[in-house]
Amino acid sequence: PQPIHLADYRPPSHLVETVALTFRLSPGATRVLSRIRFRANPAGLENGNLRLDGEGLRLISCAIDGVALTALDYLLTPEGLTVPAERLPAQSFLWEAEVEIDPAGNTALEGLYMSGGMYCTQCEAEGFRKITFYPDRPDVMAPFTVRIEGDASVLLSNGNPGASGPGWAEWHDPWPKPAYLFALVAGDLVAHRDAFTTMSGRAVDLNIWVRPGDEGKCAYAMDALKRSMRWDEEVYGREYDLDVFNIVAVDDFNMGAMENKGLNIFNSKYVLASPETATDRDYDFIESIVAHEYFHNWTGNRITCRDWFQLCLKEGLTVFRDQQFSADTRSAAVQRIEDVLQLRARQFREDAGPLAHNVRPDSYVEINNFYTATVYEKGAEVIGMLKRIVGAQEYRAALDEYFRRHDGQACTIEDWLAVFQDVTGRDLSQFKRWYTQAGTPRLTAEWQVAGDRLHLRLAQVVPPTPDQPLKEPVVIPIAMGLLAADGTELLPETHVILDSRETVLDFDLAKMAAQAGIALPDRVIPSLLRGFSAPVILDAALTRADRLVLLAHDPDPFNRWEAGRSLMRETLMGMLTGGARDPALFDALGRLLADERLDAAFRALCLALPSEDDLAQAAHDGGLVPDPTAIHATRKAFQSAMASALHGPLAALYDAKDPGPDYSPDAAQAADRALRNAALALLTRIEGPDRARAHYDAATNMTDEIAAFTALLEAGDTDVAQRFHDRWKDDRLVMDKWFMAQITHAAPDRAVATARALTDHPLFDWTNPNRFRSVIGGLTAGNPAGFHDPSGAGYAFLADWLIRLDAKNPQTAARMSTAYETWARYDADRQDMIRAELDRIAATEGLSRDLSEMVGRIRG
Ligand code: DPP
Ligand code: ZN
Repeated sequence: PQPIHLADYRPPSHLVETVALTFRLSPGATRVLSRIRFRANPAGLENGNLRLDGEGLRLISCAIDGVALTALDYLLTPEGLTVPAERLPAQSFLWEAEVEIDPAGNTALEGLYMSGGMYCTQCEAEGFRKITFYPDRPDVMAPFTVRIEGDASVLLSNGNPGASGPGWAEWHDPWPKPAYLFALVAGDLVAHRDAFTTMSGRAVDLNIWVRPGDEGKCAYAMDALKRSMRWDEEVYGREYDLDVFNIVAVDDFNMGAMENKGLNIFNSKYVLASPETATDRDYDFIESIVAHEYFHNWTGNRITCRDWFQLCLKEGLTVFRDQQFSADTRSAAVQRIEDVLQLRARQFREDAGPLAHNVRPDSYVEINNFYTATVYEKGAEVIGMLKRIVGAQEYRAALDEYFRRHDGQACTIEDWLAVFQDVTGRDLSQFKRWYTQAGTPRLTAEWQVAGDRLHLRLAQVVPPTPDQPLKEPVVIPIAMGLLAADGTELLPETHVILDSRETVLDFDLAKMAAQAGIALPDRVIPSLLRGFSAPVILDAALTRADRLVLLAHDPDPFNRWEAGRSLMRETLMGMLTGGARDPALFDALGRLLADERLDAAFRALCLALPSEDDLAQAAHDGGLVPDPTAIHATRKAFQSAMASALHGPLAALYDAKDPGPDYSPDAAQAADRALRNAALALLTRIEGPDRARAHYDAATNMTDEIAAFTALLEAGDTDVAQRFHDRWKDDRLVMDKWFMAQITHAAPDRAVATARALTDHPLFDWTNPNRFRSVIGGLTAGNPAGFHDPSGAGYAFLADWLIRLDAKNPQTAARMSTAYETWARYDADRQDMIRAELDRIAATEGLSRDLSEMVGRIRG
């Protein structure tokens, strides 16, 4: 298949005025009747042919203005149907078609499919074309009327409910929308119901639809939904616009969730929660994903994307908004650290390898392959920088103008930036490079004290990425402060912008020292990139002593954490090359742990080590070839040393931070559990399994239960897996954790065998994406030393399963292939083995467009 290029965008030849669909549901043979009123697009640059997308549809009949078409009237291909311009009425006409589709046979989980006996849909990005013939592109927007006929008790579609009776229901969505936001659900479902009154007094019915038996697990998602609705009114002035908001939980889902207008469809993992079955982390995800999908109602649905190259227009902005919401709801500092951890783990990794691409890509073969950390997370960082640069007030003014100017439209990044330019009067042409250049910029900082002056030199380099050898400098907002060697703050937080390749800033040290009431220092410690003010890799000339000062005293919590993190990374890298540990780091961590003024969640984050993948990248960046086995062993040794050095404070925290049996997922309790369970994991390393056994037996919630479970697996307990299994074998979501934990916590030389054995387990349903990810992702992401086993068994295991899954579900197979993206870091043997597996996948007959694009890009 040929790539599609942004530069080739053409407006559609026809627009849609109204859509009316009738579904006659039947698992193997659903009939879809469409009545679509088209009109010629005055701005259409196309040839005037009517081009409709359609895949896997059995065409029963079609007509224009009531006159049936014969096969001679149109051209039908596997991708769609074209009616030549000369057969079309000039201005406006009614297209009618009847097609038959096979939801039960749809294993790709795109279009209309079945999950656990219910019908559901996933149309983003290009699933609607598997439902009926349609211009399946986001710049064609129309109001939809839908009639569903089927024997399920609940029949749902977008918008407001219309008439209904036994076996049928009608829905009308007055808001023009692109086809990717269409949704239909039919099943024997029950609702958790609530209501919301909007800021202008409109009453909205809220329903979360689940399978009978799950209705007791919806309260938290409902609470998160109501808080999100209120927050979007208060912070962005955005009000909900329909009489009803429905959420449906589905077990088989390729992604996290989908923002279909008025009918969000969720992976059940991100809806269902009870204290016994969901961890604090699950609750966190539920809150932020419910918020994310709700926020799309304005940033995505009311204003959508002109074409799929503009995906970041809705995703970057909506991730930014859900991050803001979480920061307002929980601890902002902890939220920022967690967001940056994710960004580095997924986006920096992507940006450093063969899959690097712009936040707004220039081309793609399969758009599903571009729902990436770069589009989402880096896209959100770009919005955060924009807000920092223009300021909070101007940001809000620009957003108001964006909603005013573009409501009901399908827009581009140019439209978005033009709003900011018009409202703030700033020239953002250089800032736009964040959207059009791939790669993580490297920022270096060096400084010198010269008498009573401080000279700070800042420089940036954007590294080359595939197809982009030369880069221009980007606009980097840098929040910074200055500390004296005793931790005194010399300069309150300041914002500087680096928009050239290099600059030297000059500070009046004498003045700052006088204001701080200290003698002129001969050493200062810059605290740069506070709050991680830009998604760059900072290389600052800080000594270990400097970092210890920042860890102890930086008023910016992010940089405090960052200082500890970099000290840990340095120590671990030193140990890998034969160096010793530094007791000063453990002393500093001990003081921090005991500091009750600090948020427990923050302290838990300070105890966490850089991941094995981080260390492999750090080794590669330092010109070494990472050895995954050695990295794994070194990390464990470091944890044991840390546990010994901090045994006293850890044991004290373990006793002090027990929130008791009255579970609440709120931030304060979750923080205590996070710190206590981090202490448990470390203590178990040096004490043996008794504490973890007692913790397991006493656990009254899944957060504690899984913490004890994984600590026991690490300690080599051979019985706990069976106990956990026997208790939870009937709960799919908990069993996903069971599968994953055993692989993640297997010794690396046992990991592939463990994963293989689990694929033979009767509960391993590999066609369920969550279960597939638990097991195959448990190895590739959760046990890197096992995946990179020197035998190559991990690489072959992944390839076998990708080939198998690709035939059923290309989207998830393609997504999982990114496990290979770091191949260039490793030794020649591993590189050869990975390449051989990529070649084997590529040579598979009938390989999907999704997976073949990914393999080709990874292979380079
Ligand atoms: N548009 C969806 C989301 O990110 C795709 N999963 O919310
Ligand atoms: Zn989204």
